Amino acid sequence: MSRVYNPSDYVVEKSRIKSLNKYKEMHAKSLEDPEAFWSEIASEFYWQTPHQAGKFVSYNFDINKGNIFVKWMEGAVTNVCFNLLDRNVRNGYGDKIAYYWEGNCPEDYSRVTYRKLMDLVCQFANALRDSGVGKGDRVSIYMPMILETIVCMLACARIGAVHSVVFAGFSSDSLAERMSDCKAKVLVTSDGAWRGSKLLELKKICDEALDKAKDKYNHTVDMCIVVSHLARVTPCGNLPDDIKSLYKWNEDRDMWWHEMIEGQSTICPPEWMDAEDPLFMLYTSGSTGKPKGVLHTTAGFLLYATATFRYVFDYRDKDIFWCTADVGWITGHSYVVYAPLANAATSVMFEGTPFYPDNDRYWSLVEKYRVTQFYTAPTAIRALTKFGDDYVKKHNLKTLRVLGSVGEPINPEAWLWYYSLIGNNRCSIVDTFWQTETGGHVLTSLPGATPMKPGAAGYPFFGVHPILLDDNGKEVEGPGEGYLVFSRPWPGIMRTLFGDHDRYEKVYFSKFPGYYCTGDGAKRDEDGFLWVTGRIDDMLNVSGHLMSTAEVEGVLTEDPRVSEAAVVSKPHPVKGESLYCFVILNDGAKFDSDLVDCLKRRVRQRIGAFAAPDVIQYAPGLPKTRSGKIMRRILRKIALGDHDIGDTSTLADPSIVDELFKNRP
Ligand code: 6R9
Repeated sequence: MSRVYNPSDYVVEKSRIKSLNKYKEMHAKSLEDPEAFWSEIASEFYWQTPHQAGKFVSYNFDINKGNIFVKWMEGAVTNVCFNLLDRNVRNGYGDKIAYYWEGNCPEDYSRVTYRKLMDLVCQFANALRDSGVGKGDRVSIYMPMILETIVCMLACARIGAVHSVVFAGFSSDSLAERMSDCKAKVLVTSDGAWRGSKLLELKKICDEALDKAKDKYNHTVDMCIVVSHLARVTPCGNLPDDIKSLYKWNEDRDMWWHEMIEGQSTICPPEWMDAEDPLFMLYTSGSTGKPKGVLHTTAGFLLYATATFRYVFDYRDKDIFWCTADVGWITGHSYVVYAPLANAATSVMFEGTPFYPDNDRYWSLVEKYRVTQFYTAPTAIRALTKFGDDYVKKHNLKTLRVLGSVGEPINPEAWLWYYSLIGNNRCSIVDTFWQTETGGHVLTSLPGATPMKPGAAGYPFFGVHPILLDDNGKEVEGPGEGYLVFSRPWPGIMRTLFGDHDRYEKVYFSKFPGYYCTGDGAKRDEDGFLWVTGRIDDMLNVSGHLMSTAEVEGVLTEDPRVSEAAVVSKPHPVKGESLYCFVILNDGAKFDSDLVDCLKRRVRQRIGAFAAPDVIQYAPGLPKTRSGKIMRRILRKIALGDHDIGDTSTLADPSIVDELFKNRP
């Protein structure tokens, strides 16, 4: 039973919702009458045509009753970009700062107001229109964390084009596959960018990807638009005298961003979009083969991003919000771009890494920009705990009020470090569970309103009704564990997979007819807290005892010598499955039999004898995707000693795999 942390007076004083009862009352109302709840949010926005009476929400989640569909505010007509920029400028926020941009090098920074952002977006939107890009066309974006990335996304939204951002850490093969799958007309990139002291040659990767799209998929992208970024920032490593020698230039295809917007008007009439017209698509990895092009639409995404941002971060007018996620992931889409702007917020956009020029970069930026809400991933938190507390203590972090976590379950050790050291034992932690597919947070704590437990995602957001199902599809009532599913939609849920509605129905709606299946397991404890236990395929069943990898990992990282752990299941002749654990150690710690014994004992003690690991292996690093997710599929192969590991192209560092094979005990 873990300790409950109640929101501090410091947070409650300022929060919108001040008690668990108030939250419960609002949550119940949001389920009873979704229209009443969501139309209040909708009323803040500009609708050229209101939705049709009686058509606020309609859906079918039951594959046996026909095609799966979700529609919110059918018949309404609006434009998201207009609502994010023009509406805010008209409401008096023109001079408010939309973004503080901080470059990879601390000497490079700038800021942009709402009015200026609107002008930049209109100019680029006009340039795109002049180039023949229009409603429904796909625009691929392969960019670093710079303001043009946001300008480009919003310009697409303004003219009704569908942006498809590909994280600029993916290989040229992955980019080629994604551009070809959505038949992108245009690709937008920059000549390059710095990450720490590493130079990313983005245009060069795009050149390769454009060739591969043509050769391998027979898809030609008409135009490649390039931001000249390297020449305007401080070099953080070696750069050739002639930046242009880094890439090829194709006169028929390539265009400079700055040349395209030259002389363009800052007035650009928006394309008026239907509520269910696509806003953007974003690829997420499928458990098998091809990436899935998750599609989000106009009205529902706007409502959901707006509401989650407001309540989950409890954002107020003078606050400074910072989400560290790259715009290449859904977290960046929703909480770097769309949601903050929809709330007329001021955000920080950071190009660099937490470790450059030193390991206190995050904390120095919290201090520099007086950040009030800070939102990052457990993997970053764990990496930063390794360097010791002094890096944190030399900075003034008193402005912080809400700390967010996203991307994977957060282990209690990291949670406590975040809570006590970063949050000074008084900030609320919001452990936000959601997916590319859900568009915004679905399970989370709410600052000031709900209590917290280290490692628990907490409670459903408004309009969300989580259900746990057992293997037979029966609902688990009260405390228990099962598949996390939803029987009804909220506005931000995806509508389809681009170009493959069949796959959408199969992947998400066929396992349990009537339910959207997240693919994650969860448990509900006696106090009603929801704990996400990880992907279903991360569940372990040892001698009939169901447990999650996250649970065991949490125990392993409690040992002060262990900085990170990953646990996978290895088939076992008697127990069915056994636990095979990889551990990364803190600087100075030694891997020896004493440590191994100690860790095994700890797991037995904390979870039970059945959970005692069979193997503990030393790991210099873990095979992670570029977004920081551990690829357990590969760890399972290493546990088996099976070298047939398949595709490793999405790994941030493929060389770690060989090292781990070598280190098998
Ligand atoms: C937003 C995002 C989705 C998967 C999801 C789950 C895991 C995300 C989590 C979490 C436990 C949290 N996940 N947040 N697990 N607690 N707070 O990360 O989207 O990249 O699509 O990943 O990430 O397994 O199913 P996405």
